Amino acid sequence: MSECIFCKIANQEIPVPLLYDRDGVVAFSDLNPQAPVHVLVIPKVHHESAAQSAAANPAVIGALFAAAASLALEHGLDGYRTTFNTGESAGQSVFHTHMHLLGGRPFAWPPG
Ligand code: DGP
Repeated sequence: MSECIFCKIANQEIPVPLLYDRDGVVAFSDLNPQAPVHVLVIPKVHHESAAQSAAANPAVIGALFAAAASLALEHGLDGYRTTFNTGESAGQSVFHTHMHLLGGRPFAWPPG
């Protein structure tokens, strides 16, 4: 997807520092952090949403969770939240599958 901003980050056409780059997954800091640690974990392959990734290749979703666990350890997080916003009504604004990894503060439940 030539116009997808996250594809451009994944292939380093836009040189954002990568916190993780393994098994077809990259991670980088969110531009608009909602917690002391707010990392976006994305597949290099372009799917529009987590639902589309799950339908196309469920292993993609597993790889994102594995990356998040590794990043949480690296950041010394004893607890963390992982979120996929799927669809505009759930707050998805970038239509390339991405997991939010949030940590470093307490989180309320239910989420807003
Ligand atoms: P969502 O609303 O779930 O689609 O999350 C999209 C997130 O992506 C949002 O928290 C802001 C972040 N974001 C959007 N554009 C960029 C960008 O160019 N660079 C980085 N690092 N983050 C971005």
